[in-house]
Amino acid sequence: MSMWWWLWWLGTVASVSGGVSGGDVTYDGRSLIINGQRKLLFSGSIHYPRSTPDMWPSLISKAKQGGLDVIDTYVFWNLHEPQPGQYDFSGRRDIVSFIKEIQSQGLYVCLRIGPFIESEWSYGGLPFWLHDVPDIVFRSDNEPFKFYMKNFTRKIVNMLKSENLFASQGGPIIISQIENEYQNVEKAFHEKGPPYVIWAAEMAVGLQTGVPWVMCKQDDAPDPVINTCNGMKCGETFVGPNSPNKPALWTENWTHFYDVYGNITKIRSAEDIAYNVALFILKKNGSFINYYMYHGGTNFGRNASAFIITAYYDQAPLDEYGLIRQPKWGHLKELHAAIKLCSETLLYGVSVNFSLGALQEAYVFHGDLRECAAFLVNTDVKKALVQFQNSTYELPPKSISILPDCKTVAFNTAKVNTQVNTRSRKPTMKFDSVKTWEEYQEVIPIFDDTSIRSDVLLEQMNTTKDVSDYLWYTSSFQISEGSKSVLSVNSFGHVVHAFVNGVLTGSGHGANRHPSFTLETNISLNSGANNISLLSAMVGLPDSGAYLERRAAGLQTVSIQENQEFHNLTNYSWGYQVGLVGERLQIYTEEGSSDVQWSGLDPSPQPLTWYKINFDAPGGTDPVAINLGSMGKGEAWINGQSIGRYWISFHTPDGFPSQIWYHIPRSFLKPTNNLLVLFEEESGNPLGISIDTVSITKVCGHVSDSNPPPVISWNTQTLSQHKQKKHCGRRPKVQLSCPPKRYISKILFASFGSLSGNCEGYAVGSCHSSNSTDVVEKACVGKRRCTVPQSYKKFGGDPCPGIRKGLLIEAQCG
Ligand SMILES: *[C@@H]1O[C@H](CO)[C@@H](O)[C@H](O)[C@H]1NC(C)=O
Ligand SMILES: *[C@@H]1O[C@H](CO)[C@@H](O)[C@H](O)[C@H]1NC(C)=O
Ligand SMILES: *[C@@H]1O[C@H](CO)[C@@H](O)[C@H](O)[C@H]1NC(C)=O
Ligand SMILES: *[C@@H]1O[C@H](CO)[C@@H](O)[C@H](O)[C@H]1NC(C)=O
Ligand SMILES: *[C@@H]1O[C@H](CO)[C@@H](O)[C@H](O)[C@H]1NC(C)=O
Ligand SMILES: *[C@@H]1O[C@H](CO)[C@@H](O)[C@H](O)[C@H]1NC(C)=O
Ligand SMILES: *[C@@H]1O[C@H](CO)[C@@H](O)[C@H](O)[C@H]1NC(C)=O
Ligand SMILES: *[C@@H]1O[C@H](CO)[C@@H](O)[C@H](O)[C@H]1NC(C)=O
Ligand SMILES: *[C@@H]1O[C@H](CO)[C@@H](O)[C@H](O)[C@H]1NC(C)=O
Ligand SMILES: *[C@@H]1O[C@H](CO)[C@@H](O)[C@H](O)[C@H]1NC(C)=O
Ligand SMILES: *[C@@H]1O[C@H](CO)[C@@H](O)[C@H](O)[C@H]1NC(C)=O
Ligand SMILES: CC(=O)N[C@H]1CO[C@H](CO)[C@@H](O)[C@@H]1O
Repeated sequence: MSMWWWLWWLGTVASVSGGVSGGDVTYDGRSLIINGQRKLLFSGSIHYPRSTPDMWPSLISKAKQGGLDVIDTYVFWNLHEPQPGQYDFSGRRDIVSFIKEIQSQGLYVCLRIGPFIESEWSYGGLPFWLHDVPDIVFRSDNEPFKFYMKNFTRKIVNMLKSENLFASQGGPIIISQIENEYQNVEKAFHEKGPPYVIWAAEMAVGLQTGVPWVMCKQDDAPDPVINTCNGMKCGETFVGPNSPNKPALWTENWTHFYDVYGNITKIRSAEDIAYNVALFILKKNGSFINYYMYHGGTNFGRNASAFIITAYYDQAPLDEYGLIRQPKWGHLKELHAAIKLCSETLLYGVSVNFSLGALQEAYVFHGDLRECAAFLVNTDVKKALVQFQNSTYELPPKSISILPDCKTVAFNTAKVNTQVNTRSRKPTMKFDSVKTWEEYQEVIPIFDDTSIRSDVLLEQMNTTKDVSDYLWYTSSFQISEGSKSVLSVNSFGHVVHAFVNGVLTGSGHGANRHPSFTLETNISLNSGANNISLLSAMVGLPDSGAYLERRAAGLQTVSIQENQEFHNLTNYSWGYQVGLVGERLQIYTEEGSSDVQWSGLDPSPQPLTWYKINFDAPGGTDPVAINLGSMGKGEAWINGQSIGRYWISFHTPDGFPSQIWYHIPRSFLKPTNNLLVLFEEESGNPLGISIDTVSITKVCGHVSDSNPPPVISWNTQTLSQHKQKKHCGRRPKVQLSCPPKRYISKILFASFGSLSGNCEGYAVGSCHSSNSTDVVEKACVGKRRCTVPQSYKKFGGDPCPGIRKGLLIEAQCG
């Protein structure tokens, strides 16, 4: 069967199962019910402000091709209501266009309004102005909070209603969420917690959207609100719906875990995700699974919360740039297709489960028309051979086989048939010429320059109101005789750079979950007055926890140990400057950049420097990234738009920066003369910066005798028809496919024989068909896609009869 047929077929399944929008949405103990039909739904989170509107159509289409029925998004309150009662739905904030695009592609929407969302987003999505509402206590039975929460929730619901976007109106939104993982903090609010849950549920239901509401991680969600599960292993951990009339829904099955500066990325394998999804469907009667995230995207500007890196869930099935990440995307697509083959039987049939061994189990579903679907589960860490209905099945460790006809294995969660992609970044422009750069030295303020004064150290967020990451604390310190001393700064977080008489004497920082830290630095003091200027920086507002409005950042105590004398400066007279001069003048914009005098590049980089350069966009349509590996810490702007914070100098335990490449969306670029401005806090070297393009350059496929036949070669609707087809003798085959407009230019490796390893690392074995490369080159070179069966005929004979063989091909996409 050709790849084309396969894609056509999948398209048909997707449109049959998810295509129709609108209708009545209700639920019972088994699933959501749309237009009277129970639904088994696969959903994926894509957050509209974490990409650009020109990326939305392709992200949604790749999600649909991946077998999703639903796109899930949060609503980002602080983007939409920057000041009380002032709303913004432009550009990346255009939620209505985003939802309409999903609708036009025939998918449903799960709308998680929150409006507290956490989401590794600045202040968990709450607008900072809420902080200054008198007597407010966020997320509790508190009148001021409830007033603003209700006002915003109603605003969003009314806006979407006026666009007819709820399913009850013929739109795509089938469920909405109120609050978010509240159970995590509920106890901290004592008697102010439970009434808030009830109020939130009643408030939401009172908005009459005509579709069900959910509360995630809220076991006691009041009727009719459905409690749902978040986590990596809901198949094991979910306690279940709190009523027999509610379905089991999984609103966040983490595709990996968000990244923070200084931590090593924890990659979650395609096999582990697939196993847990299948387990949830079986053990918990799950009928809705949302991947968090399906596309993570980019935390532009200062929108990331504390210590969260700028790339968001790059390891998701669609990577930061929207490129398909294989094998994750393809393996889950095959899982969805296999489960969809049995969804009617799962949703309407009766199930039995029985043991197949100590750690093996069968779940068998029977429909009215004698349909039968089976799932064979091996929870052991070793592989197992099981007998099921008179046949023997081999189950790899920790895996589930799906038999849509109770006979043929359509899919096993641990056997990845999908190709592996290699993503690479190609430098297209190096900024290594001194002459092309200009710089502007940020001014280090002293006490006399400041207008905000206080005799105590001010809390940072309350002082900056989040208009900037930066707050200067300045003071003057008098001594009679110059000396060597030690300056100590205790900070609630996140970063401090200490300047004494205009010279950087030391820097310190905290980390995610440990934001506070102490900086001790040796300083030289002059006789007379010394200028102490401490730049405190935040790396995003906090995003979670109870009493968020009371959280503190910035300096806590400052002292100087001078010879034998201890000086506590904490209650000295301090002068404050909010933000940087360059920020105030917006020198990262075309207009603003002319407000300061730029100069040629200083060969020895100084801290607190702005850098500026102009460049032309790289040709083509591949995504663009900037390599900031030579820099330290700061923020970068393209044509006045911030592409996010960068922090190269904060290494992970294995000695690497958490993120080197930063995404520049194509839509931020003009064909020529783009303005790049960076603010560098440390002494990074801009001459090492390059503009790179990102693409899939290599694909690799691997099959072997022990693999099952490739997933599903059947027509879905007619299971009976497929029962007649016999699958005996089918040979596994390697299917390779380059991204659109790219062709297989070269075979990097091909072996039919007893090779060892897999796509991650391989070697030719003692048995190897000398025809391997020739055969594969003929079949693949010059094509976008090719299929090579692991068949003796194809390779002109069996190089070693009786020995277990495999076929592995790695090809370059040119
Ligand atoms: C409440 O919401 C409405 C829009 O629905 C808005 O016009 C109004 O300003 C809001 N009130 C306050 C006090 O924020
Ligand atoms: C980052 O690493 C630290 C130390 O290993 C750990 O305590 C923390 O949970 C990690 N944070 C995240 C978000 O992974
Ligand atoms: C059947 O499945 C349920 C739910 O997963 C489980 O609790 C029970 O032990 C299983 N029964 C057998 C016989 O395996
Ligand atoms: C799943 O549904 C079956 C009925 O088909 C029921 O017997 C079983 O208890 C349910 N399992 C759970 C975990 O709710
Ligand atoms: C957050 O992102 C929006 C657009 O998505 C941007 O306009 C805004 O400036 C960012 N906010 C901050 C604080 O950087
Ligand atoms: C298994 O074999 C037995 C004995 O030959 C037969 O009675 C039974 O129907 C078979 N079961 C299936 C599911 O084929
Ligand atoms: C914030 O600052 C105001 C005065 O500017 C002060 O009254 C208030 O107590 C401060 N709040 C916090 C939480 O520090
Ligand atoms: C403190 O700053 C002022 C203003 O820039 C400067 O005149 C003075 O020399 C500085 N003091 C020291 C000790 O550097
Ligand atoms: C300060 O100087 C002393 C001696 O000169 C040295 O032992 C110490 O390590 C220095 N401390 C720091 C934080 O650099
Ligand atoms: C300095 O003074 C502050 C404010 O009074 C106090 O909290 C802190 O403990 C003092 N620091 C030391 C080291 O004594
Ligand atoms: C290669 O193919 C030719 C025929 O096309 C066949 O004669 C030869 O045996 C093959 N070599 C191997 C090692 O299979
Ligand atoms: C919040 C949450 O549900 N966390 C869970 C995520 O999954 C991991 C792995 O199963 C659990 O350990 C966490 O408790």
